[in-house]
Amino acid sequence: MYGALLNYEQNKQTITLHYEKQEAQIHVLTDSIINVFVPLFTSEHYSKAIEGDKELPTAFTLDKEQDALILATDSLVCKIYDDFMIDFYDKEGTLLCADYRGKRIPRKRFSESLIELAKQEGHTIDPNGGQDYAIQCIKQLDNADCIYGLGDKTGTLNKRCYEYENWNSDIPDPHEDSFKSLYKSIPFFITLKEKGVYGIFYDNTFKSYFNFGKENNGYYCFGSDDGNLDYYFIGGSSMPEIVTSYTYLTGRMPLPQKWTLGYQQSRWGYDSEKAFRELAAKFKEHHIPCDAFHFDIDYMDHYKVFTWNEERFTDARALLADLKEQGIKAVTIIDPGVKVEKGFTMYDEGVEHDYFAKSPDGNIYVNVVWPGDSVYPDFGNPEVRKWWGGHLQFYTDLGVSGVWNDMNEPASFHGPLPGDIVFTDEGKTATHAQMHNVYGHNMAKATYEGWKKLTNKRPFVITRACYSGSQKYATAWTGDNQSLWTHLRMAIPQQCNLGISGMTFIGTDIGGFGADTTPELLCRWVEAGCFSPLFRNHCAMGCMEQEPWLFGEETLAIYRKYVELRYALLPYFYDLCRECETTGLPIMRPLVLHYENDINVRNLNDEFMVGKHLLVAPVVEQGARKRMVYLPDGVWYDYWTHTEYKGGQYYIVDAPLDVCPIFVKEGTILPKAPAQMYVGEIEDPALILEVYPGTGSYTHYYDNGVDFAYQNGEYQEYFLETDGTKNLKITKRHEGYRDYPDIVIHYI
Ligand code: MIG
Repeated sequence: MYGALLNYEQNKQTITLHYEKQEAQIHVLTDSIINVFVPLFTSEHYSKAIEGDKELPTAFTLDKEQDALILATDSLVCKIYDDFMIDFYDKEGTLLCADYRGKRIPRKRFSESLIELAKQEGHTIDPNGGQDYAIQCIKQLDNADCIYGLGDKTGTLNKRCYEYENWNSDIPDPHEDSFKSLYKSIPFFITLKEKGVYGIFYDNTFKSYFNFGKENNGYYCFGSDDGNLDYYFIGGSSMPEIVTSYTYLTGRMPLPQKWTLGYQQSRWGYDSEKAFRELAAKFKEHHIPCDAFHFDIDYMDHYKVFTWNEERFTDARALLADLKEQGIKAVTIIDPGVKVEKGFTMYDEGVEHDYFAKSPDGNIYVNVVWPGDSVYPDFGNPEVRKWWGGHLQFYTDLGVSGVWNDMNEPASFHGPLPGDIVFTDEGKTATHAQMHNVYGHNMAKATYEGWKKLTNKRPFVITRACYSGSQKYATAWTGDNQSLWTHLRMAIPQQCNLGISGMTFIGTDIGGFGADTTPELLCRWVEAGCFSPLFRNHCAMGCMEQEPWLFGEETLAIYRKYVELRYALLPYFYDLCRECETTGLPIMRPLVLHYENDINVRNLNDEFMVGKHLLVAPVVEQGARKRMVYLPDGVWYDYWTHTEYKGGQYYIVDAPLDVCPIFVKEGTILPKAPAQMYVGEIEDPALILEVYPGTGSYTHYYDNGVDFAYQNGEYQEYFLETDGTKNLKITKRHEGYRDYPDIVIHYI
């Protein structure tokens, strides 16, 4: 396709390569990030994920050797050959990633004679897979290579030997390992080698494919139906460095409001003022902390967005104010689909200003979602984002505190939107095929920006559909799971992979959305789910109600215990948010992120870390009252009993129904909060520091938890050090907010 490299020219940090049949570019962004670009769709480089210029002045050398052009930064060496074959090495000269030189050779599914037979009988069977994609890149795989990331996918933590697709999909069936795509498309993955690690961000919004050595153990490939070949090779000395570089490119979760880390209750079917008032009373009665109620589509008038049903909610403003009195904030669902109805403001305005997606014939495109016949705001158009964002005032005026964007894949009930539906990509005309995977991203951006402008607080936006970079605008949940043990199990690798793919603020529907939960499943789900950054119980209309008090005293007590644990750990979660904003490292982490050289954690699907200090090994098997736990290197302490464990081995630990095994790393200084029924119940709470044996240090961050004042320095930062002698040293590193009224230290 490319032919021989004829010549090249260098313009600052961009090298344009003239091949016989095609032009290509290599762009040095930083020491460890190199972009590979072939202008097959647009001549200019463009991205929905990367905002702003990420190029840093970087010194590199460029030398022509016999058969290769050799580009070397301080940390990467990139050898470029004929046919645009590229190999990447680290600075020690170890090969990290080589282009695969052959054709795709899929593992066989059918023998030649069977294929022949099928042909004779008039069937066409796809004999062995392995068809080339229109846009494609194939890289060699070594036997030990493991692959992580790719955002929101079903299945195992390590994606080696599996294949996936990126096409944001709302599929109502129970999510299974065989699903190739879910609601989000995040084309980023990390390859961990026996020695060395690298990441690839394949920035293409069209329907994309990833085959990670499933069709052939010797290579993996990624590609798309259209677009440019445009990927970023990310080098680094460890997995965290790769994540930091990837989030340097695509952005990081901004610090959220603190209450958004509290417990949240939802159900599709809370359909009246009465339902919400009763719900609040129940939380009080059962003494379960709670920070937010979610208002699903039932609050609207005929599912029309930006409306509120006045029959079932006689006074929404008063309801929301009363709830807020009790510490409970309201989060409302807002779907993209706008009901076709003359006289409905959103519809009329959108038609008037040409804000909806159109068929190629120029008519507004109509499909069906909850309101019936509906049209799709064209969020790729900045004017549409502004319009939509401005209308959010309807909600802020009523006292709503957060927005939950659903159905933004975009979903449709009357068949999928055709690929040629006309959308906008900023100033340019674009197709649905190009914009589908960024529809939710653009909607979240509209919501975030609009909300920020209206409130001047850190917006709380939840989205179901995402693309790379959506973490800058939104929190996400994993969509419609079901009350199944397999889904509780899957939630761990799913969230860990989302986390290392930049989406830190994520959660699953606790208890399961579809199907009916059981007391035991709900207990085990809250035990694991209280460590998800987004901590929400949500359940579908028509499924058995799953508020925690409906399953008897034992379940209620266990549920309360873990919601309380979450509230105790809020300062730790908040610190992790701060860390994420500065480094991109997620809150929930696979063990492999910190122990990448430990072969025992490379395929560990049922444990995770929360930050660097906590290791959580939830029970995800029905009936299990003990479980096997692998503890990596170091000394660990059982959170509940303080029993000491030496790492680097497996243990069988007790896990009665009320116990989620949690381990704390030696030298940990764990910041905790006094019990509260909601964030802010205690106006000026003390800080509790739990100091574990061993030496260690910790940075603790504290601010008002609400607005952007911290960006002007209004925060405190404490540096804490322990040397194991029960003499915790506290140094103030930054002073711009206020001190705690009290710091209570517990030595373990
Ligand atoms: O077609 O708004 O994932 O959380 O409760 C279903 C109703 C639409 C799907 C969301 C779910 C929500 C539900 N929605």
